[in-house]
Amino acid sequence: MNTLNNQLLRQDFPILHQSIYGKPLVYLDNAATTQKPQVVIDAVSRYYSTINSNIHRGVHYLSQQATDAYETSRKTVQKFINASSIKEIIFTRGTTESVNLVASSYGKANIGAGDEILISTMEHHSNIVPWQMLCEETGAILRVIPINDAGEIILEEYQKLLTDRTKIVSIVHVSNSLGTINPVKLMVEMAHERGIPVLLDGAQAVQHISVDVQDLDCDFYAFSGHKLYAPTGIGVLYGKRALLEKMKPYQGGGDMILSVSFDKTTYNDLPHKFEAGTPDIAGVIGLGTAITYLQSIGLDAIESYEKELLNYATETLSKIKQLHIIGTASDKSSVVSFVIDGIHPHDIGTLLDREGIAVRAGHHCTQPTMKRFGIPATTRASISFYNTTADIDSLAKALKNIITMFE
Ligand code: C6P
Repeated sequence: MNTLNNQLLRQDFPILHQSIYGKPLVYLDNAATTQKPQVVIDAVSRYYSTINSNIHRGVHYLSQQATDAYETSRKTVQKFINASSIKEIIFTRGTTESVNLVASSYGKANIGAGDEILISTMEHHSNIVPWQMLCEETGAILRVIPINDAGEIILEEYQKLLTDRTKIVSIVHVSNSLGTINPVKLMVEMAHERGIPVLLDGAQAVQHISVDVQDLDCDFYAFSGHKLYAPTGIGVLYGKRALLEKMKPYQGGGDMILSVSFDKTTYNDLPHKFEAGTPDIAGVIGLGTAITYLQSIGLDAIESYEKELLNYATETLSKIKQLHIIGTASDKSSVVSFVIDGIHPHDIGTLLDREGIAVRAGHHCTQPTMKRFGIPATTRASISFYNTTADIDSLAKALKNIITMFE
């Protein structure tokens, strides 16, 4: 297995080269957040040490440099997901804020009492709660697409749930707790046949597979920087320009206006209309740098390496007879969630930690997904291109020892 020079790439991540409780760190919690390459750390540091200033406001040199760097990142994001214009790229705090922006701005204007919002059983809470809040406010109804035992959306049920009452579909591209890659292009097509717009939650997709929003033809696409090797606190909402033009601002404040008087305020053009207040300038610059770094490796190379590593992890862990993988979709990315007979996932997570192995244990902010499988929680190993088969072997060995301890 080696479609990319994994050992060399690991050198780019300073945090990986340390010991935890005297054991070499094995970081398998990449779905929670990814580690940052030195180029990203340097870009953030360089911003603060050389051009720190506010953007879009100052006439002075530093402000212009910061504005250029900020807007260059927007261009990088636009190209990364193949949006047709930089006006379609809105910087937010992350996926959560991106979904909230759409639910609040698009939702309040277009969804009313008796209308339906369609999500799936495998949504992250941040693609459930904003819609529930909208339902509470407007009297709209939340409908949920069921999933099968493998953790795949049942398309026939989806088709049935698309009706004249459906006003938006909002679904996850890649599930964070099951790893399922949903057939989102087809799902968008099916919704569009009835003129229904679609939001895709790409929090677990953009770092693993090439995303082309024009090809997917989705209306909105949300993702977070910190899962994409960039800093925390920065994310993106892509929206089709025609929809964004019609939407009201999500928040009011500086930078999102053209003029303000006590009688009337006129809003700024896209994308600034949706970026009120001083943004996370360093975060945006870090995000642009992270994307450029990923592109230098190549998303296709990353995807094929991670696929091989996921297969290796699935095969290796499947050999442990007390272990049951939750989420066995035919199309999966980067996540192995599992339960082990008689041992609570939190105990597994804690005992793995003592071996220097970082995983996540819990419901992964997907409680309805856990309920669907009749379990309260799983242990989740989630991989990145910097993980190796040796990491998986360490995980399997530690799990076998834990099982022996409980026998
Ligand atoms: N999932 C995980 O460990 P934010 O917090 O806004 O960056 O991302 C929210 C979010 C939305 N959708 C999906 C599919 C996600 O996986 C996440 C974040 C992390 O799985 C933290 S709960």
